[in-house]
Amino acid sequence: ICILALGLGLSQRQANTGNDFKSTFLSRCQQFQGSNCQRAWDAFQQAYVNRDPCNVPVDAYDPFITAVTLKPQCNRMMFWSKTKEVVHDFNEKKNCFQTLEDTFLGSVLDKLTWCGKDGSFETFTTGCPAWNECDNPVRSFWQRASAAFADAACGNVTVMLNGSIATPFDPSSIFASIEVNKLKSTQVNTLNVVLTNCANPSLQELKTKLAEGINYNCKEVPVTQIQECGSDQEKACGACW
Ligand code: AVW
Repeated sequence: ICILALGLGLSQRQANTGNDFKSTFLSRCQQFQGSNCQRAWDAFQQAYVNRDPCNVPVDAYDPFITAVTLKPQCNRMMFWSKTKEVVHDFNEKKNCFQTLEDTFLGSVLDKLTWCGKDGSFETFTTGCPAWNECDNPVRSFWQRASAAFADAACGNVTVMLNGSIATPFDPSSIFASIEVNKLKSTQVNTLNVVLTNCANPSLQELKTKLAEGINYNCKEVPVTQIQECGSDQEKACGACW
């Protein structure tokens, strides 16, 4: 009886966390666009429910990506790699750039974990594979969403890289392995790199990966300058660096 009760308790808890996840998804969705959120949820969860959580390919999210609209803000789009905190700190204080996390796609799923299970249509938020473990639903989603964001990129785009690590343009990062390759010369004019050291050798690799016709530019900006400018309400976006 004890084991049965424990089993029931656990499945109840998991069902509840799944419901919390769905409520979070729907309320974030409604805040953002206010319509078709049930349709968006259906398209989203079909990617991973009733599936081995280690076998969710990137294209499982295609129907979800098609169901939602990504509204790119040309000349304001910002990519980042190993700089999430600095970028989002800056962005929260000063509304200068649009990151993936500021779009519908990114904001609905930001900071969440989810997965499914073979033989169940529930969403689980615990016991899910880690980021690097296998083809898991969370990493596949961010790979797919990042591809969509970069596909839509237009005008002059910016990327903030981390100058305090040896390889700021890290080949295994989403920025290097997915986003850079998706930038189109028919839509993107210039890629502006913001980094403390533009002489870093890994940037050579970035330049070779950029499609012909997209201009490359790098600006050396100390992190303290980014932080100070973020806090300075008087300074316009274009005056930070
Ligand atoms: P990142 P990316 N374990 O800073 O260029 C757990 O390397 O890849 O930047 N979580 C991880 C791991 C890991 N080993 N690796 C990455 N993550 C998660 C979307 C973690 O949440 C935007 F458009 C970390 O903060 C950017 O331009 C995040 O992935 C671009 O993709 C980013 O890792 C940033 O991807």
